[in-house]
Amino acid sequence: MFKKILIANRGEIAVRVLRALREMNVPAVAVFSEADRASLHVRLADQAYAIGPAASRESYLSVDKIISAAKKAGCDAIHPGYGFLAENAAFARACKAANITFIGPTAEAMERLGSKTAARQLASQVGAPTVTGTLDPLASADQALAAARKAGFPAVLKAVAGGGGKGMRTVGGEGEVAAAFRDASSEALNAFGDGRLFLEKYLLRPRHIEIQVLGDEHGNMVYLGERECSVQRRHQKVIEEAPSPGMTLELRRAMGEAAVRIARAGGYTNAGTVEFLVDAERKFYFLEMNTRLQVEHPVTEMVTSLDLVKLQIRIAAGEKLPFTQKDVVLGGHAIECRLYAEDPDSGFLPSPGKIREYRAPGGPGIRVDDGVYSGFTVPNEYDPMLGKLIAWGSDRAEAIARLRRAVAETEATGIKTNLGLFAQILETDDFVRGEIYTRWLDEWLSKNSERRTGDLAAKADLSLDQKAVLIAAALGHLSQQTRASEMQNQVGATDSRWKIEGRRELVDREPRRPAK
Ligand code: MV4
Repeated sequence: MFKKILIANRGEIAVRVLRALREMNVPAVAVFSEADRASLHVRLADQAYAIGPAASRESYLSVDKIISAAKKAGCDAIHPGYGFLAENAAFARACKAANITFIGPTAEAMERLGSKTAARQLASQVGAPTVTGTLDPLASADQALAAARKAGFPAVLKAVAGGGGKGMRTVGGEGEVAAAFRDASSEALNAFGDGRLFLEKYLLRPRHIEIQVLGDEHGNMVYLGERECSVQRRHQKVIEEAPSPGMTLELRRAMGEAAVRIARAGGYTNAGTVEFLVDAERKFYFLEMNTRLQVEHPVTEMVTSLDLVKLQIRIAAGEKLPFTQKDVVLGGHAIECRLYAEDPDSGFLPSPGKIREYRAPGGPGIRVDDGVYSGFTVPNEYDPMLGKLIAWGSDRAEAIARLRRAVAETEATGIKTNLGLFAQILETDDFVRGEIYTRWLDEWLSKNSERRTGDLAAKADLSLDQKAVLIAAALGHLSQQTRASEMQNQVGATDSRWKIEGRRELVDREPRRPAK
């Protein structure tokens, strides 16, 4: 087993990994940017190293600073969490070159399965169903038109290097292809530095269902059931659950075995997720693979009673999987809400700033993976996720009842959050019946937001200058809000001297607990 592990991340996932290390009695080293000096993961770690200013590229994305902190602390492994460098092959290679174990797949497997087209080719080779379309990048708009005619409309153009919907354009007919190709390609170039596109037939109202796979370094690999991730807002998952309400035993087995075939063919080891789209006829199609631990891993942990982070660490230390596929049993139902500091009344803009009062829920079946506390200032440099509320029940109805209660119990004042959105979704018939698909929330929000904000400009036939006045007023309000939250940030950022001194004793201090 490793003698000391550095967590190259922040927020709730850093706290999550720390908890696994505490239970395994492995000393844990945190890294933090100046904006995170007072963060929970810094408080809970045995040692903590400042690695730079708030900007991610000068802190959590800095390969050199993280590797040198690991060496300085005497760490022999690094857990990357998710986001930041978790799927960065260069970082995995830098760890190896520094003789530090990267807790995750090899750089080669990460590259092979992280590229959309390479993964699609691999899936196709192992007989996993992929959506009709092109397996190779498109050379021109003309080639895209020919491919769309062959696949059939509606079709969708996607970025080879993409993900999360960036550089994605649906095309309803031939006349839209050229413009969509141009726009998608330039968006992909800006977002990923690679403008290449491929095309697929567009599935209407599919579910987004993903399979958790876990492979050791001795050729053993299992799937740990599925997660339903269709409740998304603009390609950002909002609510995830396990098992999927649309699943059958044979579909689960078919998807799980396909996921394992794809991961194994790519030489994958450690925890990974294979994403699929499932249509109304319960046919499934490979979408992409995520070569990291996912935000939503807790719902899988709750229904399998496994600790995926501990298993990741054990696998990276060379241990064999302590179970086989027949030992994997799913029990009950788990649903997760991602709690964000964002303002639903201003288009879900981030709402960073000082949390005056934070009170997490509890009681039967409730798990809270969070990274904040009362008085903590949510920085505006990072993803505004505060944490996740997860409810487990013996069935989906009990999980929903418990999650409703947990959402109602949760308190976070001083910032805006999306708690109200969960309260509404969890009461919605479609959701309660499990009849959801990838665009469901986007459509529901546009219907409800019109109802909620009245959406005057759209409804009333205002004259042009009346609309101009409305827009000016809205912009004025928005900039005033931005100024206010910046002010809040300024105020929140100046901790009292004793707190700064208090932080200082945390930095580079000797391990809190006697070494073994
Ligand atoms: C699709 C699709 C339907 N048909 N591909 C979204 C981003 C990336 N994860 C792939 N995604 C999708 N690819 C085909 N051929 C539906 C999605 C999709 C989605 C699309 C629009 C709005 C929200 C979505 C949420 C999840 C998946």
